[in-house]
Formats: sequence, structure tokens, C-alpha cells
Amino acid sequence: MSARRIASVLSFVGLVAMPGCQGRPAQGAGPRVEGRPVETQPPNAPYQKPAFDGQTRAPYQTENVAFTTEVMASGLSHPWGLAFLPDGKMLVTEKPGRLRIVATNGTVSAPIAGVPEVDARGQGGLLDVALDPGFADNQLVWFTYAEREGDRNGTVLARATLVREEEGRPARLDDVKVIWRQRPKLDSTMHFGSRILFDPKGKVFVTLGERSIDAGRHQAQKLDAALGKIIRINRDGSMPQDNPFVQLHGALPEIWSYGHRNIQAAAWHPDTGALWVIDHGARGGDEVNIVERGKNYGWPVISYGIEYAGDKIEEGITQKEGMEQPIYYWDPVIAPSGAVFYTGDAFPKWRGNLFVGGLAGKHVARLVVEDDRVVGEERLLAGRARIRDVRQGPDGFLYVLTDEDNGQLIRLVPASPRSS
Ligand SMILES: [Ca+2]
Repeated sequence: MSARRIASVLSFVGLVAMPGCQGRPAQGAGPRVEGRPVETQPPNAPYQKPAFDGQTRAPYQTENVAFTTEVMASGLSHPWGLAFLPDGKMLVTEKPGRLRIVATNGTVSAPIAGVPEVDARGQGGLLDVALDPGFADNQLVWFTYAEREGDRNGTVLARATLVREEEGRPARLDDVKVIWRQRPKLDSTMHFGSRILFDPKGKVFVTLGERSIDAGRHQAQKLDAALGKIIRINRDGSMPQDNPFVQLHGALPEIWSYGHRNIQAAAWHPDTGALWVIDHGARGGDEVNIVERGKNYGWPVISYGIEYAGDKIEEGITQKEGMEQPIYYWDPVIAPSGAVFYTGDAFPKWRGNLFVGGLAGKHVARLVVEDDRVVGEERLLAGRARIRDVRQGPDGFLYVLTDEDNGQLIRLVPASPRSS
């Protein structure tokens, strides 16, 4: 048993207080009564009614899965994205603009040379990272970041060749190419998205934000701007001819879906193959959406919750013809970050569940999904830290990044009699 493992805290489904909680009730931990909603705080917009039963406040459900948490690495500065390399090591982005490799024993590399300059103000910085589907042959890695141009900025998708450490020479990025730039650029330090995914055809998807300011927010509904959109492009940067708006005059050909606010979590459903995303709401209104080609997800015309200032959002309506309903929403918000559908062998009872990181919520939400609906919710690591990303490792363990100055890479492993 390693020292790290001994130092870890046995957490039987969060029934034992985690370090940092000091015995205080964990924020957002909920009442933990089977069948009752896990959320007990009042909604910000109590007059709003869900579009269907079960669209919000799913009942608490637990599988009584016992797990331990292991701090794999610490001292990471606001880690943002995580990708597993074929050898089990991990690429980790740090928001201020650094990319590092974390070894399986937790050793953190020096910053990898070659990362472009990023605009790290506000919510900007170096954001997601993903391996190219052909990584084993081409060593290409993809990443998103906020790019400054004068007093404006926007999200950028780039790729580069990862040259691994050899003969004492540290790892580096070579041949960095910007593949796509969000347009128009705006003067805002907020809502850059973003997550990178590849579909089975090898197309690359990027989830984006609308940059928060009014000038961007209203373009979430406009097809001539890449604000508040999910885009889909070919890996060489060209436009797939089967995208929904390729033939529409004045529309950007890269748009796959629109009416989004700020999507920082996205995952493929393991059975249906559908794209699931989680969008940040304002005060209330975090949404889980199943994204379909060409559809409008409503922001800012329809939304649950209210403005930060307390006013209603636009007309305060939550439904409109031609606009999609989220399959689930949170009010109050958890501030969703990264997400993954669990498919591993380490936690058989969690298979098919959607795990979502909460920044403001300071927990990992475990959503029980049945027939494209959320039917149960549990909050893991409640109160521990702002959670920035959740991933499944090749070992079937869940890996979590915490959004802190001294950010951590934590993994959840099954508690076995041997480890306790
Ligand atoms: Ca929506």
C-alpha cells in the first residue's frame, strides 16, 4: 500500500466527511434521502415550471459504491483539461497557458514548450486538450485556448505534434497550427467554452460560449456568428458538406447547433452515440442537452433561472416553438465543467451514469440516466473543491481535476478490503 493511498481518505459514498470539510455540512450535499430531490435550496425562479416531470431536481439515488480518493498530483495551477496518452500518462492543461505531462506515479513534468500565447484573463486561458483519433500514428494533439487580438479575443482550436521526451530532451509541441478561430472576436473575458470531441467519422466538434456580453449573447441565435454554437469541422479545417447550414446563404458552414450559452462539458452517450452537452446557466438554468444536427437550444430567448442581477432573462420564458428543451436542468446552478459517461469495469454499478463536475457546486454530480432522462442524482466529493474536469481512465478509475491555485488531479478507486 502506497503512502499516497494510506493518506487518502476512505469515503463510503461521502458518508464520511472529506478533508477540508472539517465536519461542516458539505455544500450542495443534499439530504441524502432516497427518493427525495438531492437539491434542497430554493430555486432562483420559483415561478418557473419544468416542461416535463423529472426535468429538474431528480431524486437522490445511491448504489452505495464504496470508493477511496487518491491525490495523484498537486501543485497544478488551475488545471482545465485532461487527456490520457496511450502509455497511461496524462496530458493536463493549466489555464494560465501551460501543458504538462503527469506520469502514472504522479510526477508532473515541466511545461511543454511550444504552447502558443494565450489570453488567460478572466475565464480565458489554455482550455481543453484531446488526442487526435490517429494519435498512435501521427502524435497529433488538439487544444483550445483564448486568443487575444488587440482589445478583442475569442476561442481558438489548434493542433500540434507532440514530440515526447527523448535522450534528456524534454517533450515539446512542434508544427502548431491554428485550425479554426471563433468569429467575431469580442472584448470580453468570459464564456470561451470549450470542449473538443471527435465523432466516429473523425470530424472534430468544439463546444463554445457566447462571450457573456450582450453583443455576443444575442448572436447565440444568429447563424452568421460562431458565438454560442457547437461547431463541426474536418480535421484539416475544411467544412463537412453534410453540416446543417452549409447551403444557407450567410450562415457559417461550421455550425452544428446553436442557442448555447457556455458549454464546458460534452460526452458521447455510450449506447446511443448521441452528443450530450452541459451548458452553464446564469442564476439557475444549467442544462443537460442532447444535441441534434441543426437544432436551436434556445439561449437567450428561453432559459430557466434569472440574470445574475436578479432580473428575468429576456422575457423570462422557458419554452418556445422551434427551440429544444434541456433533458435536465439545475436551479440553483452547480456550474458544470467537464463530464463523462462511465463505461469501465472498476465501478460496475456506475456503468451508464453521467458524471459532471461542479465548479460552484464543488462536487461531482452522478446522474442516473434512463431512456434519455435523468432519473437519479448523487453528489460525490461534496464540498471538496471546485471541480474542473471529470474523465475515465484506461484503468476504469474516475479522474478529477480541481480548479485551484494548488490544483489537484484526484482519482476515485474502488474501496476494497485490502485498501482499507
Ligand atoms: Ca437551452
